[in-house]
Amino acid sequence: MSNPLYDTLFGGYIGSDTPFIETIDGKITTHGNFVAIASRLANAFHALGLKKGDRVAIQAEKSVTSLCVYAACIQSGVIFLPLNTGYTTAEVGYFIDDSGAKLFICDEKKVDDMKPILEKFGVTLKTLNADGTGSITDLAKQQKNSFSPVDTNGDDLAAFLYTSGTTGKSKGAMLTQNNLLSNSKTLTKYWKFNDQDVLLHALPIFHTHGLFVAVNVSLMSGCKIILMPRFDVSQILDNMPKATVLMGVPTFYTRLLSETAFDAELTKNMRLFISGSAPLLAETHIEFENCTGHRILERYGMTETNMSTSNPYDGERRAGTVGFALPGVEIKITDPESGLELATGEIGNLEVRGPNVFKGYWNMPEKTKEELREDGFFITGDLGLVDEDGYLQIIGREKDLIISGGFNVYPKEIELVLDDQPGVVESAVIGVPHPDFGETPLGILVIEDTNVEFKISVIENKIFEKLARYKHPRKLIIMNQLPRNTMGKVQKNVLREKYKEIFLS
Ligand code: MLC
Ligand code: AMP
Repeated sequence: MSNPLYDTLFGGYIGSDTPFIETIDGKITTHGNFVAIASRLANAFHALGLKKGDRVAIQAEKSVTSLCVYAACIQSGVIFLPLNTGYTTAEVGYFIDDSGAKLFICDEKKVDDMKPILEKFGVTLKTLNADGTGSITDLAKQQKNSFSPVDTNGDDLAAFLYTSGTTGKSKGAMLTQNNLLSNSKTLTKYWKFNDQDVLLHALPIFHTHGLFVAVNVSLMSGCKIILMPRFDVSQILDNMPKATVLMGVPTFYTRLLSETAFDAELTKNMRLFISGSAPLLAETHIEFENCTGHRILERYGMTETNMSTSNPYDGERRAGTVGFALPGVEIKITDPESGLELATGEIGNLEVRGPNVFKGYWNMPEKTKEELREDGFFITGDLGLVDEDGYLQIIGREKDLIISGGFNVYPKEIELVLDDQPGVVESAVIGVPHPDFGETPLGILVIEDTNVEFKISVIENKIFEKLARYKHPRKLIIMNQLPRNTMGKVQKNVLREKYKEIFLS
Protein backbone atom coordinates (compact mmCIF):
# COMPACT_ATOMS: atom_id res chain seq x y z
CA MET A 1 0.00 0.00 0.00
CA SER A 2 1.32 3.46 -0.79
CA ASN A 3 0.24 7.04 -1.19
CA PRO A 4 3.29 8.84 -2.63
CA LEU A 5 2.25 12.39 -1.74
CA TYR A 6 1.13 11.55 1.78
CA ASP A 7 4.14 9.30 2.42
CA THR A 8 6.59 12.00 1.30
CA LEU A 9 5.02 15.10 2.82
CA PHE A 10 3.32 13.86 5.98
CA GLY A 11 4.07 10.17 6.71
CA GLY A 12 7.50 10.79 8.21
CA TYR A 13 6.13 13.20 10.81
CA ILE A 14 3.88 10.81 12.76
CA GLY A 15 4.59 11.32 16.47
CA SER A 16 7.17 14.07 15.80
CA ASP A 17 7.42 16.80 18.45
CA THR A 18 9.26 19.21 16.13
CA PRO A 19 7.46 22.56 15.83
CA PHE A 20 5.79 22.98 12.44
CA ILE A 21 3.40 25.95 12.62
CA GLU A 22 3.50 28.97 14.88
CA THR A 23 0.43 31.20 14.71
CA ILE A 24 0.62 34.89 15.57
CA ASP A 25 -0.82 34.28 19.03
CA GLY A 26 2.37 32.28 19.69
CA LYS A 27 0.65 28.89 19.64
CA ILE A 28 2.81 26.08 18.26
CA THR A 29 1.53 23.04 16.42
CA THR A 30 4.08 20.26 16.17
CA HIS A 31 4.42 18.09 13.08
CA GLY A 32 3.07 15.16 15.09
CA ASN A 33 0.01 17.13 16.18
CA PHE A 34 -0.59 18.31 12.65
CA VAL A 35 -0.70 14.78 11.19
CA ALA A 36 -2.83 13.60 14.12
CA ILE A 37 -5.46 16.31 13.46
CA ALA A 38 -5.31 15.46 9.74
CA SER A 39 -5.84 11.76 10.54
CA ARG A 40 -8.89 12.55 12.66
CA LEU A 41 -10.28 14.62 9.80
CA ALA A 42 -9.58 11.77 7.37
CA ASN A 43 -11.54 9.44 9.68
CA ALA A 44 -14.33 12.04 9.75
CA PHE A 45 -14.41 12.06 5.92
CA HIS A 46 -14.65 8.28 6.02
CA ALA A 47 -17.54 8.51 8.52
CA LEU A 48 -19.30 10.88 6.12
CA GLY A 49 -19.00 8.27 3.38
CA LEU A 50 -16.35 9.99 1.27
CA LYS A 51 -14.34 7.74 -0.98
CA LYS A 52 -11.23 8.02 -3.13
CA GLY A 53 -11.78 10.47 -6.00
CA ASP A 54 -14.65 12.35 -4.30
CA ARG A 55 -14.28 16.13 -4.02
CA VAL A 56 -14.20 18.20 -0.83
CA ALA A 57 -14.72 21.92 -1.45
CA ILE A 58 -13.61 24.27 1.32
CA GLN A 59 -14.15 28.00 1.69
CA ALA A 60 -12.68 28.69 5.08
CA GLU A 61 -10.32 31.18 6.67
CA LYS A 62 -6.64 30.38 6.89
CA SER A 63 -5.90 28.30 10.01
CA VAL A 64 -3.97 25.24 11.13
CA THR A 65 -7.16 23.18 10.83
CA SER A 66 -7.91 24.34 7.29
CA LEU A 67 -4.39 23.24 6.32
CA CYS A 68 -5.07 19.91 8.04
CA VAL A 69 -8.11 19.49 5.77
CA TYR A 70 -5.68 19.57 2.85
CA ALA A 71 -3.51 16.89 4.48
CA ALA A 72 -6.61 14.80 5.30
CA CYS A 73 -7.71 14.91 1.67
CA ILE A 74 -4.32 13.66 0.47
CA GLN A 75 -4.36 10.92 3.09
CA SER A 76 -7.83 9.72 2.15
CA GLY A 77 -7.40 9.99 -1.63
CA VAL A 78 -10.08 12.68 -1.74
CA ILE A 79 -9.64 15.61 -4.13
CA PHE A 80 -9.02 18.91 -2.35
CA LEU A 81 -10.84 21.93 -3.77
CA PRO A 82 -9.97 25.17 -1.96
CA LEU A 83 -12.02 28.29 -2.72
CA ASN A 84 -11.20 31.97 -2.36
CA THR A 85 -12.86 33.24 0.83
CA GLY A 86 -13.99 36.32 -1.11
CA TYR A 87 -16.16 34.39 -3.58
CA THR A 88 -19.86 35.26 -3.52
CA THR A 89 -22.55 32.62 -3.02
CA ALA A 90 -23.25 32.70 -6.76
CA GLU A 91 -19.61 32.03 -7.58
CA VAL A 92 -19.33 29.18 -5.05
CA GLY A 93 -22.55 27.67 -6.41
CA TYR A 94 -20.89 27.27 -9.81
CA PHE A 95 -17.86 25.47 -8.34
CA ILE A 96 -20.01 23.13 -6.29
CA ASP A 97 -22.14 22.25 -9.28
CA ASP A 98 -19.25 21.91 -11.73
CA SER A 99 -17.00 19.85 -9.48
CA GLY A 100 -19.76 17.60 -8.12
CA ALA A 101 -18.33 18.11 -4.61
CA LYS A 102 -19.74 15.70 -2.01
CA LEU A 103 -18.79 17.77 1.03
CA PHE A 104 -18.62 21.54 1.44
CA ILE A 105 -16.84 23.10 4.41
CA CYS A 106 -17.37 26.78 5.21
CA ASP A 107 -17.51 29.33 7.99
CA GLU A 108 -20.68 29.29 10.11
CA LYS A 109 -21.41 32.82 8.85
CA LYS A 110 -21.96 31.52 5.31
CA VAL A 111 -24.28 28.64 6.18
CA ASP A 112 -27.62 30.42 5.65
CA ASP A 113 -26.61 31.69 2.22
CA MET A 114 -25.15 28.37 1.11
CA LYS A 115 -27.86 26.00 2.34
CA PRO A 116 -30.26 26.29 -0.63
CA ILE A 117 -27.46 25.60 -3.12
CA LEU A 118 -26.13 22.65 -1.15
CA GLU A 119 -29.60 21.15 -0.79
CA LYS A 120 -30.17 21.54 -4.52
CA PHE A 121 -27.04 19.54 -5.32
CA GLY A 122 -27.30 17.11 -2.39
CA VAL A 123 -24.00 18.22 -0.85
CA THR A 124 -23.13 17.54 2.81
CA LEU A 125 -22.34 20.70 4.78
CA LYS A 126 -19.86 21.03 7.64
CA THR A 127 -18.49 24.17 9.22
CA LEU A 128 -15.01 25.37 10.05
CA ASN A 129 -14.47 28.80 11.59
CA ALA A 130 -11.32 30.92 11.68
CA ASP A 131 -10.60 29.80 15.27
CA GLY A 132 -10.69 26.11 14.27
CA THR A 133 -14.11 25.41 15.80
CA GLY A 134 -16.97 24.01 13.74
CA SER A 135 -18.98 20.89 13.05
CA ILE A 136 -16.16 19.23 11.07
CA THR A 137 -13.86 19.72 14.08
CA ASP A 138 -16.52 18.30 16.41
CA LEU A 139 -16.84 15.23 14.23
CA ALA A 140 -13.06 14.88 13.94
CA LYS A 141 -12.67 15.02 17.73
CA GLN A 142 -14.67 11.82 18.04
CA GLN A 143 -12.29 9.98 15.69
CA LYS A 144 -9.02 8.08 16.10
CA ASN A 145 -5.63 9.78 15.82
CA SER A 146 -4.46 7.47 13.08
CA PHE A 147 -5.72 6.69 9.61
CA SER A 148 -4.21 4.24 7.19
CA PRO A 149 -3.57 6.28 4.01
CA VAL A 150 -5.68 5.29 1.04
CA ASP A 151 -3.69 3.59 -1.68
CA THR A 152 -2.96 5.95 -4.58
CA ASN A 153 -0.53 6.25 -7.42
CA GLY A 154 1.25 9.39 -8.58
CA ASP A 155 -1.19 9.88 -11.44
CA ASP A 156 -4.20 10.06 -9.13
CA LEU A 157 -5.77 13.47 -8.65
CA ALA A 158 -4.83 15.43 -5.55
CA ALA A 159 -6.55 18.78 -6.10
CA PHE A 160 -8.80 20.86 -8.31
CA LEU A 161 -7.95 24.54 -8.48
CA TYR A 162 -10.43 26.66 -10.39
CA THR A 163 -9.04 29.25 -12.70
CA SER A 164 -11.17 31.68 -14.67
CA GLY A 165 -11.12 31.71 -18.41
CA THR A 166 -11.27 34.12 -21.30
CA THR A 167 -14.86 32.97 -21.94
CA GLY A 168 -15.81 33.99 -18.40
CA LYS A 169 -16.39 30.37 -17.35
CA SER A 170 -14.07 28.99 -14.66
CA LYS A 171 -12.18 25.79 -15.34
CA GLY A 172 -11.16 23.19 -12.77
CA ALA A 173 -7.46 22.47 -13.26
CA MET A 174 -6.83 18.84 -12.27
CA LEU A 175 -3.55 18.42 -10.42
CA THR A 176 -2.11 14.99 -9.76
CA GLN A 177 -0.07 13.81 -6.79
CA ASN A 178 2.99 13.70 -9.07
CA ASN A 179 2.45 17.30 -10.24
CA LEU A 180 2.67 18.49 -6.64
CA LEU A 181 5.35 16.08 -5.55
CA SER A 182 7.75 16.74 -8.42
CA ASN A 183 7.44 20.51 -8.02
CA SER A 184 7.95 20.56 -4.28
CA LYS A 185 11.02 18.33 -4.56
CA THR A 186 12.51 20.57 -7.25
CA LEU A 187 11.80 23.84 -5.46
CA THR A 188 13.08 22.62 -2.09
CA LYS A 189 16.42 21.80 -3.68
CA TYR A 190 16.59 24.79 -6.02
CA TRP A 191 15.85 27.34 -3.30
CA LYS A 192 17.90 25.43 -0.68
CA PHE A 193 15.11 25.07 1.85
CA ASN A 194 16.20 23.26 5.01
CA ASP A 195 15.02 22.43 8.51
CA GLN A 196 16.58 25.60 9.95
CA ASP A 197 14.37 27.80 7.79
CA VAL A 198 11.44 29.78 9.15
CA LEU A 199 8.93 30.86 6.51
CA LEU A 200 6.75 33.94 6.95
CA HIS A 201 3.45 32.74 5.52
CA ALA A 202 1.13 35.66 4.72
CA LEU A 203 -0.38 34.41 1.43
CA PRO A 204 -3.85 32.92 1.12
CA ILE A 205 -3.95 29.11 1.12
CA PHE A 206 -6.50 28.68 -1.65
CA HIS A 207 -4.00 29.19 -4.48
CA THR A 208 -0.91 27.45 -5.81
CA HIS A 209 1.47 30.02 -4.36
CA GLY A 210 0.42 29.95 -0.69
CA LEU A 211 -0.59 26.30 -0.67
CA PHE A 212 1.49 24.07 -2.90
CA VAL A 213 4.61 26.20 -3.14
CA ALA A 214 4.78 27.52 0.41
CA VAL A 215 3.32 24.63 2.38
CA ASN A 216 4.61 21.65 0.39
CA VAL A 217 8.14 23.04 0.28
CA SER A 218 8.03 23.60 4.05
CA LEU A 219 6.83 20.05 4.63
CA MET A 220 9.42 18.63 2.27
CA SER A 221 12.30 20.47 3.94
CA GLY A 222 11.16 20.38 7.59
CA CYS A 223 11.06 24.18 7.62
CA LYS A 224 8.92 25.93 10.24
CA ILE A 225 6.02 28.19 9.25
CA ILE A 226 4.88 31.41 10.95
CA LEU A 227 1.25 31.38 9.83
CA MET A 228 -0.46 34.75 9.50
CA PRO A 229 -4.15 35.11 8.70
CA ARG A 230 -3.36 37.56 5.87
CA PHE A 231 -0.74 40.04 4.75
CA ASP A 232 -0.46 42.66 7.45
CA VAL A 233 2.59 44.89 7.24
CA SER A 234 3.04 45.35 10.98
CA GLN A 235 2.78 41.61 11.64
CA ILE A 236 5.40 40.99 8.97
CA LEU A 237 7.75 43.60 10.45
CA ASP A 238 7.27 42.18 13.97
CA ASN A 239 8.02 38.62 12.89
CA MET A 240 10.79 39.24 10.37
CA PRO A 241 13.67 38.98 12.87
CA LYS A 242 12.54 35.40 13.67
CA ALA A 243 12.26 34.36 10.02
CA THR A 244 14.55 33.39 7.15
CA VAL A 245 12.26 33.30 4.08
CA LEU A 246 9.29 35.28 2.73
CA MET A 247 7.18 34.31 -0.27
CA GLY A 248 4.99 37.04 -1.67
CA VAL A 249 3.31 38.77 -4.56
CA PRO A 250 4.81 42.10 -5.73
CA THR A 251 2.27 44.08 -3.64
CA PHE A 252 3.92 42.61 -0.51
CA TYR A 253 7.24 44.10 -1.54
CA THR A 254 5.97 47.52 -2.60
CA ARG A 255 4.04 47.82 0.68
CA LEU A 256 7.10 46.79 2.72
CA LEU A 257 9.27 49.32 0.89
CA SER A 258 6.97 52.13 1.95
CA GLU A 259 7.67 51.35 5.63
CA THR A 260 10.53 53.28 7.23
CA ALA A 261 11.15 50.43 9.70
CA PHE A 262 11.89 48.08 6.80
CA ASP A 263 15.65 48.11 6.28
CA ALA A 264 18.84 46.06 6.21
CA GLU A 265 18.91 45.70 10.01
CA LEU A 266 15.38 44.26 10.17
CA THR A 267 16.09 41.78 7.38
CA LYS A 268 19.53 40.67 8.55
CA ASN A 269 18.39 37.15 9.49
CA MET A 270 16.53 36.65 6.21
CA ARG A 271 18.18 34.48 3.58
CA LEU A 272 15.57 34.66 0.81
CA PHE A 273 12.74 36.84 -0.52
CA ILE A 274 10.73 35.18 -3.30
CA SER A 275 8.26 36.97 -5.58
CA GLY A 276 5.76 35.63 -8.08
CA SER A 277 2.16 35.41 -9.32
CA ALA A 278 2.43 38.81 -11.01
CA PRO A 279 5.20 40.86 -12.64
CA LEU A 280 7.66 42.47 -10.26
CA LEU A 281 8.71 45.85 -11.61
CA ALA A 282 12.46 46.09 -12.20
CA GLU A 283 12.42 49.34 -10.18
CA THR A 284 10.93 47.49 -7.16
CA HIS A 285 13.68 44.87 -7.49
CA ILE A 286 16.38 47.55 -7.49
CA GLU A 287 14.82 49.65 -4.72
CA PHE A 288 14.52 46.50 -2.59
CA GLU A 289 18.20 45.71 -2.98
CA ASN A 290 19.17 49.30 -2.14
CA CYS A 291 17.00 49.22 0.95
CA THR A 292 17.87 45.79 2.36
CA GLY A 293 20.91 44.46 0.54
CA HIS A 294 18.81 41.45 -0.57
CA ARG A 295 18.00 40.61 -4.18
CA ILE A 296 14.45 39.33 -4.59
CA LEU A 297 14.30 35.98 -6.35
CA GLU A 298 11.54 36.15 -8.95
CA ARG A 299 9.96 32.99 -10.28
CA TYR A 300 7.10 32.21 -12.66
CA GLY A 301 4.23 29.78 -12.41
CA MET A 302 0.58 29.10 -13.00
CA THR A 303 -2.25 27.16 -11.46
CA GLU A 304 -2.02 24.66 -14.33
CA THR A 305 1.75 24.19 -14.13
CA ASN A 306 2.80 24.94 -10.55
CA MET A 307 6.22 26.59 -10.82
CA SER A 308 7.98 26.47 -14.17
CA THR A 309 10.91 28.88 -14.02
CA SER A 310 13.00 30.58 -11.39
CA ASN A 311 15.88 32.96 -11.12
CA PRO A 312 18.93 31.14 -9.77
CA TYR A 313 19.61 30.87 -6.07
CA ASP A 314 23.37 31.34 -6.42
CA GLY A 315 23.77 33.00 -9.82
CA GLU A 316 22.56 36.41 -10.92
CA ARG A 317 18.94 37.19 -10.05
CA ARG A 318 18.10 39.43 -12.95
CA ALA A 319 15.47 42.16 -12.53
CA GLY A 320 12.66 42.03 -15.09
CA THR A 321 13.17 38.32 -15.76
CA VAL A 322 11.79 35.11 -14.27
CA GLY A 323 15.00 33.15 -14.71
CA PHE A 324 15.43 29.71 -16.23
CA ALA A 325 13.31 26.59 -16.65
CA LEU A 326 13.42 24.57 -13.42
CA PRO A 327 15.23 21.21 -13.55
CA GLY A 328 13.01 18.68 -15.34
CA VAL A 329 10.87 21.43 -16.91
CA GLU A 330 11.08 22.48 -20.56
CA ILE A 331 10.03 25.86 -21.91
CA LYS A 332 9.83 27.12 -25.47
CA ILE A 333 8.68 30.27 -27.23
CA THR A 334 6.48 29.62 -30.22
CA ASP A 335 4.90 31.51 -33.06
CA PRO A 336 1.23 32.12 -32.15
CA GLU A 337 0.12 31.30 -35.71
CA SER A 338 2.26 28.32 -36.70
CA GLY A 339 3.15 26.93 -33.27
CA LEU A 340 6.76 26.63 -34.43
CA GLU A 341 9.59 27.41 -32.04
CA LEU A 342 11.06 30.90 -32.32
CA ALA A 343 14.69 31.97 -32.08
CA THR A 344 16.40 33.52 -29.06
CA GLY A 345 15.18 37.06 -28.42
CA GLU A 346 11.93 36.68 -30.38
CA ILE A 347 8.62 37.27 -28.64
CA GLY A 348 5.97 34.55 -28.82
CA ASN A 349 3.75 32.20 -26.89
CA LEU A 350 5.33 30.64 -23.84
CA GLU A 351 4.81 26.88 -23.68
CA VAL A 352 5.75 24.58 -20.79
CA ARG A 353 6.22 20.83 -20.47
CA GLY A 354 7.20 18.67 -17.53
CA PRO A 355 6.00 16.60 -14.58
CA ASN A 356 4.62 19.83 -13.10
CA VAL A 357 2.03 20.27 -15.87
CA PHE A 358 -1.57 19.45 -14.92
CA LYS A 359 -3.71 16.66 -16.30
CA GLY A 360 -6.38 18.82 -17.94
CA TYR A 361 -9.55 20.72 -17.12
CA TRP A 362 -12.29 18.84 -15.28
CA ASN A 363 -15.09 17.88 -17.67
CA MET A 364 -13.73 20.17 -20.39
CA PRO A 365 -11.94 17.93 -22.91
CA GLU A 366 -12.25 20.51 -25.68
CA LYS A 367 -10.72 23.29 -23.59
CA THR A 368 -7.97 20.90 -22.50
CA LYS A 369 -7.20 20.07 -26.12
CA GLU A 370 -6.95 23.75 -27.05
CA GLU A 371 -4.34 24.49 -24.39
CA LEU A 372 -2.52 21.21 -23.74
CA ARG A 373 -0.82 19.84 -26.83
CA GLU A 374 -0.64 16.11 -27.48
CA ASP A 375 3.14 16.21 -27.03
CA GLY A 376 2.63 17.50 -23.45
CA PHE A 377 3.40 21.20 -24.01
CA PHE A 378 0.93 23.54 -22.29
CA ILE A 379 0.21 26.86 -23.99
CA THR A 380 0.35 29.27 -21.06
CA GLY A 381 -1.28 32.29 -22.73
CA ASP A 382 1.69 34.37 -21.60
CA LEU A 383 3.98 36.05 -24.11
CA GLY A 384 7.67 35.84 -23.50
CA LEU A 385 11.17 35.84 -24.85
CA VAL A 386 14.36 34.08 -23.85
CA ASP A 387 17.35 36.41 -23.90
CA GLU A 388 20.87 35.57 -25.01
CA ASP A 389 21.85 34.44 -21.54
CA GLY A 390 18.84 32.11 -21.32
CA TYR A 391 16.75 34.26 -18.94
CA LEU A 392 13.01 34.22 -19.62
CA GLN A 393 11.17 37.53 -19.72
CA ILE A 394 7.39 37.66 -19.50
CA ILE A 395 6.51 40.38 -21.99
CA GLY A 396 2.75 40.37 -21.85
CA ARG A 397 -0.28 38.14 -22.24
CA GLU A 398 -2.07 36.63 -25.19
CA LYS A 399 -5.00 35.97 -22.89
CA ASP A 400 -7.24 38.85 -21.85
CA LEU A 401 -6.33 38.75 -18.17
CA ILE A 402 -5.79 41.29 -15.41
CA ILE A 403 -3.69 40.42 -12.35
CA SER A 404 -4.66 42.51 -9.35
CA GLY A 405 -2.47 42.04 -6.28
CA GLY A 406 -1.70 38.49 -7.49
CA PHE A 407 -5.34 37.54 -8.07
CA ASN A 408 -6.45 36.78 -11.62
CA VAL A 409 -9.38 38.71 -12.98
CA TYR A 410 -10.81 37.80 -16.37
CA PRO A 411 -12.45 40.84 -18.04
CA LYS A 412 -15.00 38.65 -19.78
CA GLU A 413 -16.50 37.55 -16.47
CA ILE A 414 -17.07 41.20 -15.45
CA GLU A 415 -18.28 42.23 -18.91
CA LEU A 416 -20.95 39.51 -18.79
CA VAL A 417 -22.29 41.00 -15.54
CA LEU A 418 -22.12 44.59 -16.84
CA ASP A 419 -23.76 43.76 -20.18
CA ASP A 420 -26.64 42.17 -18.30
CA GLN A 421 -27.62 45.38 -16.52
CA PRO A 422 -30.59 47.44 -17.69
CA GLY A 423 -29.54 50.46 -19.70
CA VAL A 424 -26.13 49.03 -20.64
CA VAL A 425 -25.61 48.59 -24.36
CA GLU A 426 -22.12 47.13 -24.07
CA SER A 427 -19.04 47.21 -21.92
CA ALA A 428 -15.30 46.69 -21.98
CA VAL A 429 -13.15 45.89 -18.96
CA ILE A 430 -9.45 46.65 -19.16
CA GLY A 431 -6.49 46.35 -16.80
CA VAL A 432 -4.77 49.63 -15.92
CA PRO A 433 -1.70 50.27 -13.75
CA HIS A 434 -2.41 50.63 -10.03
CA PRO A 435 0.19 51.75 -7.46
CA ASP A 436 -0.72 49.09 -4.88
CA PHE A 437 -2.21 46.15 -6.81
CA GLY A 438 0.05 46.47 -9.88
CA GLU A 439 -2.98 46.35 -12.14
CA THR A 440 -6.67 46.86 -11.52
CA PRO A 441 -9.85 46.49 -13.61
CA LEU A 442 -11.49 49.58 -15.09
CA GLY A 443 -15.01 49.20 -16.52
CA ILE A 444 -16.13 51.20 -19.55
CA LEU A 445 -19.82 51.34 -20.34
CA VAL A 446 -21.85 52.43 -23.32
CA ILE A 447 -25.37 53.18 -22.17
CA GLU A 448 -28.71 53.51 -23.91
CA ASP A 449 -29.49 56.90 -25.30
CA THR A 450 -32.67 57.62 -23.31
CA ASN A 451 -33.74 60.41 -21.04
CA VAL A 452 -34.04 58.07 -18.08
CA GLU A 453 -31.47 58.83 -15.39
CA PHE A 454 -28.83 56.15 -15.38
CA LYS A 455 -27.46 55.17 -11.95
CA ILE A 456 -23.94 53.75 -11.70
CA SER A 457 -24.68 52.84 -8.06
CA VAL A 458 -27.32 50.30 -9.18
CA ILE A 459 -24.71 48.55 -11.29
CA GLU A 460 -22.15 48.69 -8.51
CA ASN A 461 -24.60 46.94 -6.16
CA LYS A 462 -25.17 44.22 -8.73
CA ILE A 463 -21.42 43.69 -9.05
CA PHE A 464 -21.18 43.26 -5.26
CA GLU A 465 -23.85 40.58 -5.38
CA LYS A 466 -22.31 38.65 -8.27
CA LEU A 467 -18.52 38.95 -8.03
CA ALA A 468 -15.82 38.67 -5.38
CA ARG A 469 -14.53 42.06 -4.22
CA TYR A 470 -11.10 41.76 -5.84
CA LYS A 471 -12.77 41.47 -9.27
CA HIS A 472 -14.71 44.73 -8.94
CA PRO A 473 -13.73 47.49 -11.36
CA ARG A 474 -12.20 50.25 -9.24
CA LYS A 475 -14.13 52.70 -11.41
CA LEU A 476 -16.88 52.68 -14.04
CA ILE A 477 -16.64 55.17 -16.89
CA ILE A 478 -19.28 56.01 -19.48
CA MET A 479 -18.27 56.51 -23.14
CA ASN A 480 -20.41 57.26 -26.16
CA GLN A 481 -18.96 54.33 -28.04
CA LEU A 482 -16.11 51.85 -27.78
CA PRO A 483 -13.17 52.17 -30.20
CA ARG A 484 -13.26 49.37 -32.78
CA ASN A 485 -10.95 48.22 -35.56
CA THR A 486 -12.09 47.62 -39.13
CA MET A 487 -13.14 44.08 -38.19
CA GLY A 488 -15.45 45.52 -35.51
CA LYS A 489 -13.30 44.22 -32.63
CA VAL A 490 -13.07 46.43 -29.55
CA GLN A 491 -9.59 47.99 -29.39
CA LYS A 492 -8.73 47.42 -25.76
CA ASN A 493 -5.17 48.62 -26.42
CA VAL A 494 -6.58 52.06 -27.31
CA LEU A 495 -8.57 52.12 -24.07
CA ARG A 496 -5.56 50.96 -22.03
CA GLU A 497 -3.46 53.75 -23.48
CA LYS A 498 -6.17 56.36 -22.86
CA TYR A 499 -6.68 55.42 -19.22
CA LYS A 500 -3.20 54.21 -18.27
CA GLU A 501 -2.68 56.96 -15.68
CA ILE A 502 -6.14 57.09 -14.19
CA PHE A 503 -5.03 55.61 -10.85
CA LEU A 504 -1.48 56.93 -10.87
CA SER A 505 -2.09 60.62 -10.47
C1 MLC B 1 -8.01 42.55 -1.45
N1 MLC B 1 -8.75 43.41 -2.16
C2 MLC B 1 -8.30 43.41 -3.41
C3 MLC B 1 -7.24 42.50 -3.45
N2 MLC B 1 -7.08 41.97 -2.23
N3 MLC B 1 -8.70 44.10 -4.49
C4 MLC B 1 -8.04 43.90 -5.61
N4 MLC B 1 -7.01 43.03 -5.73
C5 MLC B 1 -6.59 42.31 -4.67
N5 MLC B 1 -5.59 41.43 -4.78
C6 MLC B 1 -9.86 44.26 -1.74
C7 MLC B 1 -10.25 44.07 -0.33
O1 MLC B 1 -11.35 43.19 -0.31
C8 MLC B 1 -10.59 45.48 0.14
O2 MLC B 1 -11.87 45.80 -0.25
C9 MLC B 1 -9.70 46.35 -0.65
O3 MLC B 1 -9.38 45.59 -1.82
C10 MLC B 1 -8.42 46.74 0.04
O4 MLC B 1 -7.98 45.66 0.78
P1 MLC B 1 -6.57 45.60 1.47
O5 MLC B 1 -6.80 45.47 2.93
O6 MLC B 1 -5.68 46.68 0.99
O7 MLC B 1 -6.09 44.26 0.82
P2 MLC B 1 -5.41 43.11 1.54
O8 MLC B 1 -6.37 42.31 2.31
O9 MLC B 1 -4.23 43.69 2.25
O10 MLC B 1 -4.96 42.19 0.32
C11 MLC B 1 -4.05 42.61 -0.65
C12 MLC B 1 -3.07 41.46 -0.92
C13 MLC B 1 -3.91 40.18 -1.17
C14 MLC B 1 -2.26 41.81 -2.12
C15 MLC B 1 -2.17 41.27 0.28
O11 MLC B 1 -4.79 40.39 -2.25
C16 MLC B 1 -3.08 38.97 -1.35
O12 MLC B 1 -2.65 38.33 -0.40
N6 MLC B 1 -2.82 38.60 -2.63
C17 MLC B 1 -2.11 37.39 -2.94
C18 MLC B 1 -2.79 36.66 -4.05
C19 MLC B 1 -2.15 35.27 -4.30
O13 MLC B 1 -1.82 34.54 -3.40
N7 MLC B 1 -1.98 34.93 -5.58
C20 MLC B 1 -1.40 33.68 -5.96
C21 MLC B 1 -2.16 33.06 -7.10
S1 MLC B 1 -1.32 31.57 -7.63
P3 MLC B 1 -12.70 46.93 0.51
O14 MLC B 1 -14.08 46.77 0.01
O15 MLC B 1 -12.57 46.63 1.96
O16 MLC B 1 -12.07 48.25 0.13
C22 MLC B 1 -0.54 32.03 -9.04
C23 MLC B 1 0.49 31.13 -9.56
C24 MLC B 1 1.82 31.70 -9.21
O17 MLC B 1 -0.73 33.11 -9.51
O18 MLC B 1 2.66 31.91 -10.07
O19 MLC B 1 1.99 31.94 -8.03
P1 AMP C 1 -2.87 31.78 -11.97
O1 AMP C 1 -3.76 31.33 -13.07
O2 AMP C 1 -3.58 32.45 -10.86
O3 AMP C 1 -2.10 30.66 -11.57
O4 AMP C 1 -1.92 32.89 -12.58
C1 AMP C 1 -0.90 32.58 -13.46
C2 AMP C 1 -0.46 33.79 -14.20
O5 AMP C 1 0.22 34.68 -13.33
C3 AMP C 1 0.53 33.48 -15.27
O6 AMP C 1 -0.06 32.98 -16.45
C4 AMP C 1 1.22 34.80 -15.46
O7 AMP C 1 0.47 35.63 -16.33
C5 AMP C 1 1.20 35.38 -14.06
N1 AMP C 1 2.50 35.26 -13.38
C6 AMP C 1 2.90 34.38 -12.44
N2 AMP C 1 4.16 34.65 -12.04
C7 AMP C 1 4.57 35.73 -12.75
C8 AMP C 1 5.77 36.49 -12.80
N3 AMP C 1 6.80 36.24 -12.00
N4 AMP C 1 5.83 37.52 -13.67
C9 AMP C 1 4.79 37.82 -14.49
N5 AMP C 1 3.63 37.15 -14.48
C10 AMP C 1 3.51 36.11 -13.61
